[in-house]
Amino acid sequence: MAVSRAEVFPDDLRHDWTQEEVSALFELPFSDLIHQAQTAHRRYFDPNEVQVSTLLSIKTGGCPEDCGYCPQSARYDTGLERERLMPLEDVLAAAEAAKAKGSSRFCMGAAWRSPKDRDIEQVAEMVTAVKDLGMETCMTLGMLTDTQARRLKEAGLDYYNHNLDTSPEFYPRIITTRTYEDRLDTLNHVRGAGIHVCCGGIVGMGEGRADRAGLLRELANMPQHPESVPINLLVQVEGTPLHGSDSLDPFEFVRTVAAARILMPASRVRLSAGRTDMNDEMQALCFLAGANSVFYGEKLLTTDNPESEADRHLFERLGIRTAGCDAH
Ligand code: SAM
Ligand code: DTB
Ligand code: SF4
Repeated sequence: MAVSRAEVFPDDLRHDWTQEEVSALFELPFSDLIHQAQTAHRRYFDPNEVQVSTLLSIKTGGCPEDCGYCPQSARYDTGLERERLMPLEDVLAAAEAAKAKGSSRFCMGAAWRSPKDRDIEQVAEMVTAVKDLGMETCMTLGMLTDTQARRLKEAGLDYYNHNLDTSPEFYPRIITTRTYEDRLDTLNHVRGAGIHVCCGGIVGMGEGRADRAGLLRELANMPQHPESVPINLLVQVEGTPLHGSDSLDPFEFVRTVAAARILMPASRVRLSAGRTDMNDEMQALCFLAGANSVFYGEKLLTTDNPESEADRHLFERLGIRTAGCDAH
């Protein structure tokens, strides 16, 4: 029976999930799904510990790609001001501030289709400098060649974020300027260079449940699960094509988190963008469903994230401790 095969056993990470099996998880009664997710979570993690990363946009706006959700695409008028690549000192100051607030990982994002080799040299310096502060480093810069990935690894990069965003079927409705295959190629380069993979997607873009299941199936069937799996709730930005998308039932978001936890039990599942649209109760359900990582700090890349004070208060109310630097 499809559902019983979804049981997760320690050291038995599966990479052969069928669409039917993943869909069956989504169809479970809510309490059964959450119970299964909690059970999987507790086999691999301390359930009361959450890892926190802070984001910084090191190059903002003016991106040539047409990702329908993104305020940074040059194709949409979102009122965002373009900014050139940030100087090293400014990046370092932001990283120091994030560290002082208790963040263990610093994630630097650039609105590029793909970096040029001379960009790589500049961002490599940033990686080394942030790493020297004793923080874990993460970057998201668009598509990477094998050589570029190796250069970033050499500079000390711990994680690279590159999302699949949605199912292969729904993908062409969201982005036309790069393919699903392109994304898988970059992920292979990152993995091949020995950098930890941070890869997830966005829900609430008007996709169906089969697409949410399809995204998770793709992630879970990679030869190695991404160490970090961000589940973003679409941040609807005026001027982007996806602004005005039907909002997603909050329980469906929680189900997506729970299914991710069951399929990739040893990975960090990140409750990512969209938290300003969630109440504390919904976030608590996400943690119960197995989310154990968040972005911490008032800004994501260009949009708002909850106030740090509000997050600290929420963690305190839930008895959640924030994790220091670790492998995941
Ligand atoms: N330009 C690079 C790229 O796309 O590969 C890196 C930065 S890009 C902003 C990183 C990720 O942020 C995207 O892949 C997407 O999953 C997420 N993202 C962007 N805009 C978003 C939005 N409005 N809501 C939720 N997630 C979003
Ligand atoms: C990810 O999956 N979510 C983050 C991070 N990776 C780079 C980005 C969310 C961006 C939300 C829109 C913005 O702030 O521009
Ligand atoms: Fe550009 Fe990345 Fe935004 Fe797509 S998601 S438009 S590639 S910045």
